[in-house]
Amino acid sequence: TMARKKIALIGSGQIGGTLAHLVGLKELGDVVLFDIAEGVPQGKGLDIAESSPVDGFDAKYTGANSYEAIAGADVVIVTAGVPRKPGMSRDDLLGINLKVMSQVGEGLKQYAPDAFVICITNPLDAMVWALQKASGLPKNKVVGMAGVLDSARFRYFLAEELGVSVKDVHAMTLGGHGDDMVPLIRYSTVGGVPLPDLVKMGWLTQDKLDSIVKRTRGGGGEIVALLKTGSAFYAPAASAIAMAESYLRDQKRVLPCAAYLDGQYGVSDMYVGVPVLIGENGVEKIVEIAFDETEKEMFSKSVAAVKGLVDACKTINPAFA
Ligand code: A3D
Repeated sequence: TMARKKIALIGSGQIGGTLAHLVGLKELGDVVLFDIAEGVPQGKGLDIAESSPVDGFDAKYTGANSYEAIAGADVVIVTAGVPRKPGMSRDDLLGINLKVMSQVGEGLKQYAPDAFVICITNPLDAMVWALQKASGLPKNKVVGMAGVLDSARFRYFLAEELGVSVKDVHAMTLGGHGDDMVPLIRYSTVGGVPLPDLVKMGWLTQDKLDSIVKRTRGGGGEIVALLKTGSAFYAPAASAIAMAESYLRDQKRVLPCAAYLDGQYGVSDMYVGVPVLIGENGVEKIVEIAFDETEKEMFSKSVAAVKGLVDACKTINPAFA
């Protein structure tokens, strides 16, 4: 149809506001900002709409405090909940944000059952799992954003270190979105050359590479420590927009996302970061790469951490068991 797409943002905080702005700048569709805070989604929507004549984009902005407003959304991006403060781990957010996912899930079930849903709320892998359960939406239409961001951080640090364009650096970070995330050296490249080869060629030392991997793992915490009042929002928003755009424009991009696994990678009934293909049907393919022994070990450790969080969800709220 010729109608504009409708993008609903559940949570209109730091990431939600940035998402709303990017949707306009990229002309992906009309935006509904939802939040429990009264006035905030309306105010951010109006402010961004007032920038549209300057930047020259056409998009309608609506702010809302009730779920009816998201009816018929094509894409829903969920950031509702609380972010970390310095000293907190993502896992400390589980109790509060699990309740939020139950509410959001109900709203999705009732008003946006056909949407492609991208969850950003932390702890990511457990929250996207809870959101899928609470909403009952198809598993290929509910995904979590983490891998695109973690890989973008890895790419940025590599590009900066080597003095090359970020465009020519590709990287893959899989597993759960926690301190045990798995940056895959063998599958990360600069101008098509895998990182282990760059080390052999002497362009990058193993020590430097190790410290970049470490910085990538702690990338979220580095921003939290600097901001003090919340967590990263520009790069997380950009990452979710790349996923939404692949769905809306049927780009068939292959991106690392938290996807529902049903036996792939030896994992069942859990969301974990793996490479997936996103197109008009949502997650159209899960790419199963062959790990070597070290990678397998790192991935299992990360999956075990996610499993601990999923089990905690089931204990806190038996409705999820
Ligand atoms: P923030 O600016 O606090 O925005 C969250 C918004 O959610 C606020 O406006 C709240 O009013 C709203 N909210 C709270 N409860 C509800 C509810 N029940 N229904 C609807 N809205 C509600 O946070 P933020 O935008 O910086 O971060 C949002 C989430 O993303 C947090 O959980 C972060 O930890 C998470 N996050 C994840 C990543 C990943 O890579 C996965 C990166 C950065 C942040």
